[in-house]
Amino acid sequence: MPNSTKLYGARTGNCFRVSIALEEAGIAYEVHVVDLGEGEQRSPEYIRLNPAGKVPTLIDHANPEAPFVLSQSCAIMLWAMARAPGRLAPIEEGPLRDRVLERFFYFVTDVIARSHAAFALRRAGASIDAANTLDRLAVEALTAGARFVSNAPFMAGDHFSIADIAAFTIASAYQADLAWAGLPELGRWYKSVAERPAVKRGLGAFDLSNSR
Ligand SMILES: N[C@@H](CCC(=O)N[C@@H](CS)C(=O)NCC(=O)O)C(=O)O
Repeated sequence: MPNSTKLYGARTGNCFRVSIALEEAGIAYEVHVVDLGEGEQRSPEYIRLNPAGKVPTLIDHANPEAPFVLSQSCAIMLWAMARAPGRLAPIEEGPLRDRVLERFFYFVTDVIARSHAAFALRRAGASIDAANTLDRLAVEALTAGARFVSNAPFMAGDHFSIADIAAFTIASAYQADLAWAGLPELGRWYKSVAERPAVKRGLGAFDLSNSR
């Protein structure tokens, strides 16, 4: 039976957050690699799917008569979280789940958003100083996030969650900028996440051999 979930994406942080979330959630999906270098995200077929011309995009064909299209990496992560109770956040509403969302949005807004803004400034040919400042602020916030794993194995406590996925993909992007020698707990956390089989599979999701 064909997969009812299709994921359009490429080897970017936004897409890896989604592929790792789907893998950790145990949701089967079919990958379609979008060739960003060739501008495939701006092709008429893709724009029909996602008018913003960005990756990732997920299509849920669970109801074949009304396929549900979802863009925005964080929305897709929350979609996966809702379909895999307990795997990406605690099942029950309450403080433990609230903590997951607090840490998830910390990495999304205080680290990832700054990093994206720096990228956008560079692409627009704007001030390099401004872009460098945003990157520095992002790395500072990421470094400050090390306190979350000083007394716990994962970013939001005892269990792996979407907060770890958000933190891991951006820590990976800033690997060369982090002062790892002074961040042993962050290093231990990073290694443990990188070794998770689902994380490894998610990172390989957009390799051409896995694509349709
Ligand atoms: N807020 C969106 C951002 C999506 C986004 O910016 N995707 C980038 C790749 S990481 C993209 O598609 N870039 C291609 C382009 O701008 O032409 C999300 O989180 O999904």
